[in-house]
Amino acid sequence: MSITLYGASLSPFVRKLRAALVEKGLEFEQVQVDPFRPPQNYRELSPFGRIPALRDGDRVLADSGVICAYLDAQYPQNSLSYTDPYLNARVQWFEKFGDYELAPVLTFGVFRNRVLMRFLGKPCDEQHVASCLTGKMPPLMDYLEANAPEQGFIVGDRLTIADLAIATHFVNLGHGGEHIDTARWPKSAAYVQRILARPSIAQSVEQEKAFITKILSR
Ligand SMILES: N[C@@H](CCC(=O)N[C@@H](CS)C(=O)NCC(=O)O)C(=O)O
Repeated sequence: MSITLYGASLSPFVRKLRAALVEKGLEFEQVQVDPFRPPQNYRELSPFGRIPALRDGDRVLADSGVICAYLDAQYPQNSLSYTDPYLNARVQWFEKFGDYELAPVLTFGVFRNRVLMRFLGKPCDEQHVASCLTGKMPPLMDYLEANAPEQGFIVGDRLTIADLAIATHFVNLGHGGEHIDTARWPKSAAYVQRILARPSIAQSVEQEKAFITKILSR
């Protein structure tokens, strides 16, 4: 079956899914979809218009978590999950930590204001960015610091979808001009850097930076 990923490369959820496809060694093509100007009939793929969506032959799915779970079950090579129930529940926990705790702060708070608003010619709400950076982000980082491994991965002894789901939001934080305070959260900073250095993420981040520079210099 042929796999198509729909979504814009700057989306952390699209980046997570793309990295998962690469890590699993699956062939795919990507169709760029701007969720704010979606192509006609996009809701047939993603009922609420969000990115990413995925087509695998005649099967269509939306939501990065759902799609990654499907891919791991359908294509077991280079698994990004575990069969052990507890280990896998931990993977799901940390995946949700990325998708539902880090996302609202690092991506929808900092990146959206600092980058997307500028793309749209709208003002950046620096007050909201400051409240994210000084109010909402520190407790999340304290939690990550308490759980980040000195070496390796957040759950077990190999890469899982949890690592990708967490690290991807730090790419958006970086696009928004902010970074982890390495003095305050050293383990988290080193852990995120290790995951982001994987070719499955690093290669596309360089293209993303060039794209942002091009759009903002217009
Ligand atoms: N939980 C979803 C979140 C997807 C999501 O929020 N995507 C954003 C882009 S980063 C989007 O499509 N926003 C447009 C909208 O909500 O209408 C997932 O993991 O795929």
